[in-house]
Amino acid sequence: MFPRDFAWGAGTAAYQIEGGWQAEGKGPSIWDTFCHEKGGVFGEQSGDVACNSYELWEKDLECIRQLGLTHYRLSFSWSRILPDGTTRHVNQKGVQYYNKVIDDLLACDVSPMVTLYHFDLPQALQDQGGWKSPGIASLFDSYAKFCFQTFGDRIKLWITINEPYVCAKLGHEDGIHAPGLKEPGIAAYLVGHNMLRAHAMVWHSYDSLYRTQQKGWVSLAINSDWVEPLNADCTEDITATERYLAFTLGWFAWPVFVTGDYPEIMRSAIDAQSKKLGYNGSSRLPSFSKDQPAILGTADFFALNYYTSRKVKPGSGCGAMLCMKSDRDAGEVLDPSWPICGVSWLAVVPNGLRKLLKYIKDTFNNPAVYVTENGFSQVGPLQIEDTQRSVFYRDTILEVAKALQEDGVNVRGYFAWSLLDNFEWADGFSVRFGLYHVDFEDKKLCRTIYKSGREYAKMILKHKLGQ
Ligand code: PNW
Repeated sequence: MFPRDFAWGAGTAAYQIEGGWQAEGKGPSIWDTFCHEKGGVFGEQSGDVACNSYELWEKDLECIRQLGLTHYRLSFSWSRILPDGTTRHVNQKGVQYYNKVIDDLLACDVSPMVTLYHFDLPQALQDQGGWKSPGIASLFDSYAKFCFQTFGDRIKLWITINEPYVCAKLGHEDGIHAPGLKEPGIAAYLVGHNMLRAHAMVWHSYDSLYRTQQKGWVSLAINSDWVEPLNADCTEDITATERYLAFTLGWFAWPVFVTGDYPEIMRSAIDAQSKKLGYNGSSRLPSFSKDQPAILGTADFFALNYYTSRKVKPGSGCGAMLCMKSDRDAGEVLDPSWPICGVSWLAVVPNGLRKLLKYIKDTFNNPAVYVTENGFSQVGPLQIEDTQRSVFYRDTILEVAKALQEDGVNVRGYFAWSLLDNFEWADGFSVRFGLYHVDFEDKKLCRTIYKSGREYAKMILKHKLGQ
């Protein structure tokens, strides 16, 4: 059902699993700060220790081998490599750690996919304005070039930034992720803009300096739900769905894959809302300057994080205040026929992935696609025999097969989120996404395979045997 070279993976992110927040020269990141300031995270928990993968990497490797993965997606902690975020000082212990991880993976015939930025900005750079500051782009570029130089001989798949949408909105509009800023209607657009500039700069650096030798691919991971109008015959619902898509998937995919600029629907909605509320600065959505490296064409593949689907109707805004919600004017509804798994936002809709993949093929000129995240969460009483999640993976992978075979989508790989139960951001350890259970109550942080892990391993094996 799948091509022989299809990538079967699982993913993690540095802050969610590594722990060792101060170990051997690591500098603090905005998530260290955010967790240590009380009030932001479930149960005042933090990733100080998490799965302690910094010390227990070999245990993770055993899990990866037991699953039979062909690929493993991990992220680098920027401030573990460059404690103050700049190349003025390199933490060799951090470099050694990632070298060992990469070399161990390759020795087991597993290809690493590396994310350079998965939510954990060095605190030192936040202190200088973080992603709101235009200067962040060249700092990110220096960090990325250091990584290409140091690790790039062994990495074929790079992700620059994971989910710019989530960083921008949850971190700077809603304030529920680090750095915890609540500057609605303004900061998220600026942050998204600088993330796109930073991403593009890094892609151009790779393209001009490293690609010929290293022969890898670079992209950014874009999260998107599948969305449909609540009522397919209702014009208001249809236009609301178009606005919703423009403000989520389109915000980052349109500039990179289609025009080099934001979707027109997004800019006109923001400017109309500014006018309505008497905001008379320049557009809250920045413009790309002609002197900057081009944004269009800066992805060698489409990296998609898909979790769920939504029905959409016109939204409820936030009154006379500026906010993204009012700009977007599109509200989400959950279809009551969709089961909810764990967290409230996650309705189980495997078929939405197939539809989204087809949409990506048609809208973004048939790119190679990796599903870089997809998963199912557990909350409450622990179930090692997690039958529901096993069924979810089976159904979802079937939908990916249909997208490949029946819709002709150029899907190259699938990464389950996540290898391990881990620190689920604002939800702390209360939400479990792992293929392996981690016993956070016990010092040894023992990893135990879930039924869904065993089933995923079987699917991978079957595929490898060509059945
Ligand atoms: C992704 N939301 O983030 C991340 O890339 C992962 O690190 C994370 O563990 C995974 O999804 C599961 O949540 C998200 O609140 C974080 O809508 C929050 C949301 C969505 C995605």
